[in-house]
Amino acid sequence: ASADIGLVGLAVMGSNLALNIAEKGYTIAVHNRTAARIDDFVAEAKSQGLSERVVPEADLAAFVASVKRPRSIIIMVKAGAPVDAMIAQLLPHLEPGDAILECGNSLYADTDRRFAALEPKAIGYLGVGVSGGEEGARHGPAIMVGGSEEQWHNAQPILEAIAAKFKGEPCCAYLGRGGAGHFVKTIHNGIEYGDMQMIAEVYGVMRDGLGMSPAAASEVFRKWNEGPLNSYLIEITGHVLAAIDEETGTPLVDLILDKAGQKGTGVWSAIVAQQLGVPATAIEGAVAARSISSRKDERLAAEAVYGQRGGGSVSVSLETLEQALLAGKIVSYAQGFAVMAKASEDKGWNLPLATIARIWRAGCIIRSRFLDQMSAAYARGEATNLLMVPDFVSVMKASHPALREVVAAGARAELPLPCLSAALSYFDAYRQGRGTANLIQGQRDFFGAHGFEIPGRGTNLHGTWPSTLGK
Ligand code: NBP
Repeated sequence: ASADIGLVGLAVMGSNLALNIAEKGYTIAVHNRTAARIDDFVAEAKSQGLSERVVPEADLAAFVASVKRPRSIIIMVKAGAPVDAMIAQLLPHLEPGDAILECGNSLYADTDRRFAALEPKAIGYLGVGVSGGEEGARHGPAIMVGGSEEQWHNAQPILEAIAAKFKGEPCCAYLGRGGAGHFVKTIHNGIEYGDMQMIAEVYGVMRDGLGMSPAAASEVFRKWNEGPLNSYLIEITGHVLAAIDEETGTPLVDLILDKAGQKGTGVWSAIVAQQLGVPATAIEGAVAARSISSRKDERLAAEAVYGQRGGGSVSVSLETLEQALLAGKIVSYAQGFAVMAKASEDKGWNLPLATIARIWRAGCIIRSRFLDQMSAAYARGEATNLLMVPDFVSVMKASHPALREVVAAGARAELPLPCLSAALSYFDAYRQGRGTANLIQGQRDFFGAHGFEIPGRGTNLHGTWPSTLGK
């Protein structure tokens, strides 16, 4: 055996991850179900001067045997049934102490199940969330590891070497047992949906409410990227808005059909938040916005019925828009981290929130300056909900009036702001000491005798409800 690590699944992500590993000086054994992909990979590795550190094996048994013990074998195949199929094929060749590192976008419950199945066999199972797309996989992704802690230590030097670095620190960490790594990756993607949708809503205000051209909007995003909103998504938004279609000479963004795709992780985040009883309205709003975007024909039909937007222009300043986006983002991250805190408690994962914010500072899609501040705030152990962390309390106090102004202006101008308005409503509900659920409890007792509490008098009390009103 000569390879430091093995990798199965040489499609886009697997190939790039394998090249990254070889480039960092490790010898990697590679295998793929369809052998032609192995040849293509070897040719690519050769063109990049990395083929000396690649051990190609078309035979699965020979592939496993070529990896030094205790083995770390990465699986990078399509999520779902192919992962189970691959595990079943690998198992007969593995020995106690070896580990499978599954690095695709798996549902964390599947990872929990696979981890539980392999643990009694003394085969380690690591569910690893990898963020950063193709480019990240090749040059440094953010890596969220969950599963067998002992085997994590075997793979740790390699994973840390290939991960993105933020001021020299690797964006890679062990986060907890079972599906913890894939859970955190799922919430990462949910937060990403929220960030993208809020940016799109602000773009809508610029385009439809302020009458700005893509070029002018691009310039604003470029400036914002130098301030508190500094992040990868703000940066690429500036680039997307600046692109010109070669064929027509018009802004490319104006030609792209307004239907957004989705692959599932946003939906998983929203579902798990609901299951845990933690409000994640910004993520839910973003997922719903993608769904409504996909119903283009229905929207056109509804526009014909109700007429085009009649609200006219909006009069908010660009500074107000910037502050509104910052406030919305704080709420969205507060919600995402609250979901992780609750899951951690329920599953006994002990998720390190400061570390999660730390490893998201580079490599991943939501990387930002903001996450650096967040990880510092969580490291000081101040609170679990970001809205109660002193540094963010002051930012929120200063910026929520702007969010309010933008949402109100959007409503008057008939501009949809599903994510920003959900964030504002959550904030207003979160900081309201006396809500309106007393009425809900009255209604529930009226029709279902569900009982209510009167502080100082008791719980599970019932009302004598009048069945008719007045005269
Ligand atoms: P794909 O998700 O397109 O999967 C293709 C790979 O799966 C090929 O190697 C294919 O082998 C293999 N495979 C399939 Br399909 N069924 C198999 C089976 N039954 N047994 C063995 N191998 C099987 O590849 P990808 O786009 O590189 O993504 C890999 C994972 O990474 C996915 O979970 C994805 O969600 C995740 N991810 C992707 C990105 C991205 O930007 N693309 C970013 C982050 C995470 P074959 O060559 O024989 O068909």
